[in-house]
Amino acid sequence: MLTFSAVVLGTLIWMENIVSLSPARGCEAPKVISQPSQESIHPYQVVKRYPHDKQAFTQGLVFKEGDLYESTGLYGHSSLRKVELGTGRVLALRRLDPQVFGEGLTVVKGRLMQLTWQAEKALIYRPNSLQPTGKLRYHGEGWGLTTVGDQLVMSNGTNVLVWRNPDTFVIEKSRRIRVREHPLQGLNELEYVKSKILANVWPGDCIAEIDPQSGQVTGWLDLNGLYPAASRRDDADVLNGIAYDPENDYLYVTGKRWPYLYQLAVDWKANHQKKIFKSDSM
Ligand SMILES: [Ca+2]
Repeated sequence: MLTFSAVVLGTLIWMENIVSLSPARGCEAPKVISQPSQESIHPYQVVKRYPHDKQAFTQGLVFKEGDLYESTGLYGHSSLRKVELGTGRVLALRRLDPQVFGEGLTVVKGRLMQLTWQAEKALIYRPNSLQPTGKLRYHGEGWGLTTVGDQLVMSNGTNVLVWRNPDTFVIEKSRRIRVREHPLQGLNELEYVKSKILANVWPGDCIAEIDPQSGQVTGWLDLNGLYPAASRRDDADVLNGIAYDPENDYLYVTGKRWPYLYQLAVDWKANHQKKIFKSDSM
C-alpha cells in the first residue's frame, strides 16, 4: 500500500507562474502556493490487468463497442491498431508513413480520427477495417484528441485546449487550463468522462480532471506507482493512454511501451488522501 503522503512528497516544479509536473512525483498543486489543496484526489481500484504490446509507444487510446483502438508514435513505428481487450492481441494494424509520428485518437461521427505530432494533419479511418477515408489539416502540433458532444477537443502540449469542428477542424473555442490561477502545461492524451475532460499531463503519471466550461482542474487521478518507474525502458515511457467504457464505468489506462493495460474503477465523487492500490497482488 502506498500512502498518498509517500507519493506526493515531491512537489511540482514551479517557475514563472507555470505549473508543470515532474515524473514520479505527486499530482498536487505546488506547496509553494501556500494554500491547502483544493483539487480532489480520486481513489481508484485496479480491477484487472491486461497484456499490452510493450513495443507500442502509446499516444492515443479510445474504447468503442468492446474493442480498444490505439494510436502509437515514433517515426518509423507509428500505427493505428484495433486491439482485443482481453489479450492485447492486435486485430488490425495500419502503419503510418515513416515520416509521420502518430498522436491522439478518438471516435467522432462513426469515424476514427488520428492526430499527427508535427505533420499538421488529422487522419480519418473506418473502424474495424482501419481503411483510410480522408484527412483534415491544422496548424501546429497535435498531441491529444477526444470527443465532447459533437465537437473535438485537442491538446498540443501547452496549457490550452481547443474545440474543433469535426468536419472542418476549424477552431470554435479554446480554454486555458488552470490549477487554481496557475496554467497547467503539458496537456497530452485526452478522454471525456462524466462531463469532465481527463488529460494525461506530460511528463509523468498524473491525470488531471478538467471542467470543460471553466478550464479549471477540479481533481487528480494519481497513477504514480501503477507501473513502477524501475521497470521502464527509459524516462520517456510515461503514462499516456486513457479510454473509457461508459457502459461499465471503467477506465482503461496504459503508457508508452508498458507491458500492461489497467482496468480501473474510479470514484470520481470521492476525495481521498489515500489511494487504493492493488497491483502487488496481480
Ligand atoms: Ca483517449
